[in-house]
Amino acid sequence: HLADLLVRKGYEVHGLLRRSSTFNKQNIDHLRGKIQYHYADLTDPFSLIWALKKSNPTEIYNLGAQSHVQISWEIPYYTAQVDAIGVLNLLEAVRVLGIKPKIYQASTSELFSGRERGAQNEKTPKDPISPYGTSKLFGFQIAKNYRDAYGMFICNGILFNHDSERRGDNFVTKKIVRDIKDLRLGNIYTKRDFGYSPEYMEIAWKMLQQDKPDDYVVATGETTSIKQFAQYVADAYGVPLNIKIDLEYSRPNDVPVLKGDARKARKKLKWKPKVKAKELANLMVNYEKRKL
Ligand code: F7E
Repeated sequence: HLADLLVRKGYEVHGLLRRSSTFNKQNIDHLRGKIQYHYADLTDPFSLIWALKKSNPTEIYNLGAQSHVQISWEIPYYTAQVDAIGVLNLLEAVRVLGIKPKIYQASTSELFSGRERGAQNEKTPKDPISPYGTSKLFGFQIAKNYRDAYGMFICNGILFNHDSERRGDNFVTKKIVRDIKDLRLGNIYTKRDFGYSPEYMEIAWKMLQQDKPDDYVVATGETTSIKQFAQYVADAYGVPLNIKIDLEYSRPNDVPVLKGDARKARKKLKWKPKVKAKELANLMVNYEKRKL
């Protein structure tokens, strides 16, 4: 979605590709010829230096991560290497080259424990409860360190859950949409603040168009349980909801409630979320139906 937006705005877009034995570019296939790719990896500082040297970017968006919270319990070391040290590698690569791009660091609502009273905003104490959240906290703070100490233009976007038709298969929204007839889920009573990825990428871009760098919470302010989201999906298909609980999908620890307070982004970036959970479910179901 970010690449779509940048191409639409006339940017020259460069992207990093991780080597894997099968291609996983289905979400960007339609942009063939419009993105220049560089093989690189956040855990390989040399590759970052080369990619930066070849592209000489004016803006960098670091959305690269091991982004699955449950899986971060199974590969915590790798998660930390990518989501924590990877950010450091990128910032140092920028410094080594002496270039001055504006930088967006993808931060997350998983910085919060979800046990706070009321909605979470930029001032809410950060107390992550998973290897993913803890690694992302390092990324958040090191970005802030470099901004404060070196005067680099870096923004942390503290984005709450944002999903879309292109969501990966093992995240809960997509899983529900795909498996509605044979649904096996873990904890269906956690609550998330679900927004729409294309809208959230617009905000990420806006952050870098400001005069000064800052950190922003991006969220809808509406919280929805997983069970309720599944109900929206079942309604959109017109089928009864039947969920089997499978402990394989429950986590050692899970953030219970996320509800973002995005007043700062609303005011300073002049933004208002349009798509919330129910509409998101409808969009995802319609897409799945079209595909079938
Ligand atoms: O889980 C529960 C699960 O994996 C949402 C990432 O983009 O947003 C995302 O993290 C909830 C959790 O997303 C299943 O336990 C129940 O409470 O879709 P999810 P997430 O963990 O909230 C944040 C902002 C990020 O930064 C992350 O990168 O749903 N749940 N049953 C399940 N979750 C999954 N995946 N699969 C289940 O079967």
